Amino acid sequence: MAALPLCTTTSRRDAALRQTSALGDSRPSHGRHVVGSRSFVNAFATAGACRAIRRSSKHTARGTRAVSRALSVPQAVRLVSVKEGQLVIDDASLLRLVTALQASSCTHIAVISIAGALRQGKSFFLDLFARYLESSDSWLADSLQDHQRFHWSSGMERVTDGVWVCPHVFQVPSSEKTRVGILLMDTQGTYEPGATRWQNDSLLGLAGLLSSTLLFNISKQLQEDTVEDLQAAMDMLQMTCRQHGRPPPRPDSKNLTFLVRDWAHADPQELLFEDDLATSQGLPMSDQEQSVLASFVHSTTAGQGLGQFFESLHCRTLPHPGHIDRPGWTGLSSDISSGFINKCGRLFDTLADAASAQACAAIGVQDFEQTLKEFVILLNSTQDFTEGKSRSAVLSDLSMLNAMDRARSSYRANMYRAGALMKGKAIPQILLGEVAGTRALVAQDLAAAHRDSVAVAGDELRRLALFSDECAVAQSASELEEELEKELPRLQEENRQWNQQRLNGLAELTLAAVTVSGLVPPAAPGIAAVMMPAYALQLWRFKIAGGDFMANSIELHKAMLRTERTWAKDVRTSAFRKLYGCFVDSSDEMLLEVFVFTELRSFTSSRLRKELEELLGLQPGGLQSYGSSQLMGIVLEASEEVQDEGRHSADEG
Ligand SMILES: Nc1nc2c(ncn2[C@@H]2O[C@H](COP(=O)(O)OP(=O)(O)OP(=O)(O)O)[C@@H](O)[C@H]2O)c(=O)[nH]1
Ligand SMILES: [Mg+2]
Repeated sequence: MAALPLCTTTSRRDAALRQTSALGDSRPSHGRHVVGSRSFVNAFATAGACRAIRRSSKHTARGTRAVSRALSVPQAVRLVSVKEGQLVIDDASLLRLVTALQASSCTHIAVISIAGALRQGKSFFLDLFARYLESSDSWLADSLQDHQRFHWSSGMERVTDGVWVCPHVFQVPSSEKTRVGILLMDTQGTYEPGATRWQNDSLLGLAGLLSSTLLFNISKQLQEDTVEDLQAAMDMLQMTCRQHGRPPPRPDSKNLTFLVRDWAHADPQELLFEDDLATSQGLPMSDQEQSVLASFVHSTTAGQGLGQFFESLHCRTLPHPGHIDRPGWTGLSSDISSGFINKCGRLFDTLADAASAQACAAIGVQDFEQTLKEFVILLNSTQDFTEGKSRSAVLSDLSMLNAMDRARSSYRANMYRAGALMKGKAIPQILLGEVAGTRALVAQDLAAAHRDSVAVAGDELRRLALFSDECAVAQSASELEEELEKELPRLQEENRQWNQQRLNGLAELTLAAVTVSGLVPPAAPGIAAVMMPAYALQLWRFKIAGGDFMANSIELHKAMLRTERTWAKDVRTSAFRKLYGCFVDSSDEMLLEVFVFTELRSFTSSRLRKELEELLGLQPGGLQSYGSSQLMGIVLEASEEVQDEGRHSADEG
């Protein structure tokens, strides 16, 4: 049974080694002394290993897809370390990295990072990934102990400290099109004894912020509490962003992949990949992987929460790699199980292709340095509010912050609904009726909507602040109320301005109609026929808004006077006088304007009286003894006010 496979194996292995030596002296071929040795023969004289090699040859075919940009990839450098409870960037490493980024032909960089508990094979996986991206034809030809791209080792002690990157931009064929290169990033293991929660969260946060794909490494089985921890770290990040007035991280195309190591339940046949499962979309998730994702991520609150930070969530399982975790392992790739190698190769292809297509999540080459520095400053500032706090206290702060945010949004949503907020001022929005503000003139309505919305926001806050005690909730509710009260004057002013714009528009329309009618008298009846319904509509709209009718009319009148002033004087006088000739004799231009005004408002003296009483805050019947000319006098005062305004502005001019 062994004869034929052994022969095939040896020849393929030789071919692999020939390829290796063709790489030159930069990477000494430690595999050479193994050829023909007993260990080599023993390791490969199994049908399984032969299949592995057969599969590797298939990889060779698909591996040529990887574009090798360098014969030897430099070793990873430590980009960020944790010193005295602060993230510190290593300037020399950053310079090396930035030089490598700029030397590449890529415009964007997709970071693939790995994070998770310590001593679980994170660096080993990334080391293999780097080797594969460097040259998928001969990635296993060397002794894996030598020339480690990412340093890994057996034993109990932590190996990786801080954040490490390979100062090299990897490219795959799709990078040629998208110009998105790949950067591999390794992180210190989380939850190591003695590490503060801040340290764990901030390292995870940094990886989450920078990565297009975050590989979250887990041993044997995904657990709900692991997902919760990750979500808490991402929440912390979001809270920090809010505290600093920055937009929270966007999930744009970002991917989170739970990488489950030493998965013992895989179907051995599946790992042979006899049928080419990979599609143009990459290796699909197996049923088992989908089921893990569904049970621990999609159906848990924490898992669903992660959807805020990552657009796609995946799960990938890797079988046990064999006895490589033993202290005496010499790094022979032949000791690694074929299932592990096969799955890794497929996964590397899939991850690399997906990352190079994730242009939205990638960071511009020119922005990388600045982005990294900003994130580090941001994360260092989180210490203030996590220092000395238990996880539950931080969770309570988080839930309160979230509740406050949601309460604010509910306030805004209610105000929009009540028509007391403007959504936008762009003309298309106004035309489409998307601008709320139909009630802008109604000060009482605005105040009432505000009162209701503040109450609803308070209820929302109390409903969502689940993890805080009553005292903290009461304090936050009063802070929220105070904050929203401060909003009111600004909203009132905004509404006033919006309303003014509408009135100005109406005034311009009126004056245009009057002018045209004056210049072309035969057109006057037609124009009047069109204008009157338009006015009626406007007044009706003010009216159904429950508005202050008189105040509207006076405001409209003022708006007209202001508009008039901006028009050429000769046009105005000639047009007006022609049209309202009967008033010309009085030479009282104001009277003309009052005429326009009274015509517009088209309501009776008794109505005018009532409105004025309300406007001036008088008792009903307070203006009973005033005749219509006296009432007009009051209206005229308003006009004079505007005239004065005009004079002042002219003087100032
Ligand atoms: N059981 C098992 N061991 C592995 C796997 N991958 C690598 N190892 C071994 O696990 C040991 C630790 O590997 P590392 O890559 O240094 O682990 P790490 O998670 O980066 O460790 P820290 O950097 O210390 O957090 C090494 O002896 C590897 O050979 C795996 O999939 N399963
Ligand atoms: Mg490591």
